Amino acid sequence: MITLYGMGSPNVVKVFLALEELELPWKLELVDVFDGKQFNPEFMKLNPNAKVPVLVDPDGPGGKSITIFESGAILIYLAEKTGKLLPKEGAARYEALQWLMVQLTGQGPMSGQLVHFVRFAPSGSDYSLARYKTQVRNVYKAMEHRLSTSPWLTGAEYGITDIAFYPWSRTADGLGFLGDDKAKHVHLMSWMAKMAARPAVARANAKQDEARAKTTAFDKADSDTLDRFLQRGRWHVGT
Ligand SMILES: N[C@@H](CCC(=O)N[C@@H](CS)C(=O)NCC(=O)O)C(=O)O
Repeated sequence: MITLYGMGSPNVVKVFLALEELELPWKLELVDVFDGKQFNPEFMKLNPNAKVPVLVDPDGPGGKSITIFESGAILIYLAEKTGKLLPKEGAARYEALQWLMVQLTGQGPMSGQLVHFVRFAPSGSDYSLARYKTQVRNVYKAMEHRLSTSPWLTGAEYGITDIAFYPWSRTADGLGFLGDDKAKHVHLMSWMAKMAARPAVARANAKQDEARAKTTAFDKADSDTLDRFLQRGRWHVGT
């Protein structure tokens, strides 16, 4: 059975969504990053970059066990393992992959930085806040454009690119980051509704809530653990 190391955070939930859609048997091994568990030596053997998600599949290529980190690599792996959720060849495959890269290099990191400045930065960080808000808005604008010309972000069919974009889009909506843009982003909002209506998405969302209930909420982490997570204070390694 596949083991997924992680918690109820956006990059991990991408993998919940893919595993549920593909109906693969899997279990979650909780790694509570707000409690510093990503720095455990045992976990760092799986991912030296100390981040979730990590997937371990005992039935990997050639029947051998495989360990994979980075949500994008995991989604491509699962698509290739099953032959589903990603066009197999031709221009359609690169179209899906290029938009997947927009999620991995744009929406994900920019949203992460925006949340950091909203939640954790000292006051007076208005420049950084405005910068990341603009970057995040630009991604939603690009998504709106893509969805005005294609039924799914992946392409003609639903796939891993939609899966990758969904958790941060849902979080952004919940945090009010989409703000006034909601009215302007009609295709994006109807894609969100189409996503929410998928049974596998509903199952993944429920598993996300379950995982969240079992891990430390960022606002419950003690200040030293938070400093370690954010590598600041006594955990700052210098420049
Ligand atoms: N690019 C990575 C990002 C992974 C990531 O940032 N994971 C967060 C949780 S969503 C994490 O493990 N944070 C712990 C830390 O940065 O110490 C991916 O897409 O998998």
